[in-house]
Order: sequence, then structure tokens, then C-alpha cells
Amino acid sequence: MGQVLSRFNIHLHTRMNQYENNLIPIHYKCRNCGIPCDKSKSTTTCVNAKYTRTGTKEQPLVNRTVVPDNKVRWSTSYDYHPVEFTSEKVKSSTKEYVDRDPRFDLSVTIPWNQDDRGCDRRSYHGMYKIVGRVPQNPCGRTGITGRGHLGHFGPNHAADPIVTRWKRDANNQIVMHPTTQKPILQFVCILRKDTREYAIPGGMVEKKEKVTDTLQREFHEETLNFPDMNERDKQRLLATIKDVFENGGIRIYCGYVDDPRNTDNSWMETTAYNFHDGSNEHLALINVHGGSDALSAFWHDLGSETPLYASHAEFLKKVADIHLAHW
Ligand code: RP5
Repeated sequence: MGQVLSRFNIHLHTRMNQYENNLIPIHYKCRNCGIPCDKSKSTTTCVNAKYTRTGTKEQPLVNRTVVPDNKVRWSTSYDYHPVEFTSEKVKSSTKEYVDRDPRFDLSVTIPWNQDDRGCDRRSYHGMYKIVGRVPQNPCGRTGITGRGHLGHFGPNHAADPIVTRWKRDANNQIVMHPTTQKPILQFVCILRKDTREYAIPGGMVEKKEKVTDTLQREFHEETLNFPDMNERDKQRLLATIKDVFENGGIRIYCGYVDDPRNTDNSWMETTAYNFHDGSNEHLALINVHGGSDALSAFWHDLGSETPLYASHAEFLKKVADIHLAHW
């Protein structure tokens, strides 16, 4: 299997060993553009105006200040009055990986743009600016200052495992799309508990953890549980997954994510890898089930018609392009 997996001669790297993506995308999902931008929804304002996971019994509604498309970049002058929001859960947390706020406690010093004892505060987009004692979102204005629901000021690093196989019919033949005549890929998809959107089963890189380990851990936590499997089969399957994740994969993306939790001072960045089982030998055979962080997990067809969480559709499009598959 090692041979199959390393045929691309690409091996997983540890964390930020290079800045490789200096093109910073424009963000939409963490910004209130000020106009009813989704015609399919009956709303009178931007669909992303409400900060995610607010407006509940536990968390009063937080609306982002309007930032029109042409006012996103910090270099553009704008009479800007963002809302301040850090959730109570983040504020009161005593966990080691949750920052204290250097704006309100002058004794707090954080080594910005550095690897802070295993917590990587570097960005894939190079050095970010520090303004008013906290980092400035390199992608521009979001309409909110503070951390929202995120634990770190600056980049919050995640990893996204994109596990794919070909869609096959009852005779094990690869299914072609009737319009594009291209083969259809399927990926392991989850339904997120928080936003109820389809997503790649990614997760946060924990302190001192390598991206390679996060990819594997999150795939386990979010998509695998083995209700009906005997111990021997379970161990065999786990060994296979470990081998696949440790021996290869194609790096799809490293950088900023258009995540609905981003603020002017905190944002998500990710490393996305594709693990493809083209010959139905290992990963393709897994029966996925919703794990701890997912309502459910399942194999889903890749295609531009599925709305997905954050920037996940962009990552999947790249995967489809690489494998010359339908999108
Ligand atoms: C996204 O948030 C990343 O692409 C990743 O999929 C996810 C990680 O956050 P949690 O799923 O742990 O909330 O920005």
C-alpha cells in the first residue's frame, strides 16, 4: 500500500515549514456586505450579517457592522465602527490554549508571528500587523473586533482531511456524470453540529501537535465509530487508516479560510490534504459514521451544486481538478 500511496512522491510535512501562499483571498462568509446577497434566501440583508452561533438562548445576537466589497482592504479608507465581540465562553476560559486579552491586561505579552512553545502563531501569508496590541486580519475588515468564538488572537490553525474515492455502480464500474461525461468523485462529508452545514471533517491543530496527527485524529473523531465491528476488524481498519494518513496524500491548500468565526483580530487558517483511494482498496471501503463533532458522516458526491461550510467548496474543486473528475 505504501507504494500506491507514495506514487505521487509527496509526503506530509510537519507544520509551517514554509510560507507558500501569499495570495490572500477576499472573504465573504465572515463579513456583512450590506446587501441581500443570496437571492435564494428570503432575507433583507446580507446572509452573513449575523455572527455565527449567536442569537440563541445562551448567546445574544451579534450583528456584524457593514463592510461593503470595496471597503474590505485595510488600505482603503472607511468610516468604520466595528462591533466588539468575544464570547463569554472564550473570555472565561482558563484553558492553556485560550489567549488572555492583551488589550485589557497590559501584563499579557504574546510572541506574535512566532512558534509560541508549540502553539504556532505564524501565518501562511507571512507577517501580520499588530495594531492596538492585537493582530490585524490580513484579509481585511470583518465588522467585528475581538475573538468571537476563537481561542487565539491571530491565526487559529486547522487541518482538513479530504478522503475521496470514485463513485461506482452495482457492477463496480466508475459512474460518469451525464452532463460533463467526467467520472464522479465522492468524499467523506460531515454535517456540522454547530451550523448544520456540510463540511470536510477538519479540526483545530492542538498545541504541540503536527498537522499530520491532526488530520488523522479529526478523521477518527468526526467520522469513525464502530458500533457493529468486532475488535479484530476494527484494529485492522485502524491500522489501514494510519498507514494511509502517514504515508502520503496530496497537499491541496495552506492558508486563510473564509470561516464564519473570523474577526478583525482572529481568523482561521488550514492545511488541507487529499487522501484518495482510486482502486477501492482501503479508505474507499470504510463505512463512515458521525463521531463526536458531527451530526452525521457519509460519502457524498463532489459537485458544485452542494453548498459547503467556509472555503471547503474551493478545496474540493481543486481535488476534482487534480483527478480530472466532475465538478
Ligand atoms: C474551518 O474550520 C477549517 O477548514 C476546519 O474544517 C474547521 C476547524 O474548526 P472546527 O471544525 O474544529 O470547529 O475553518
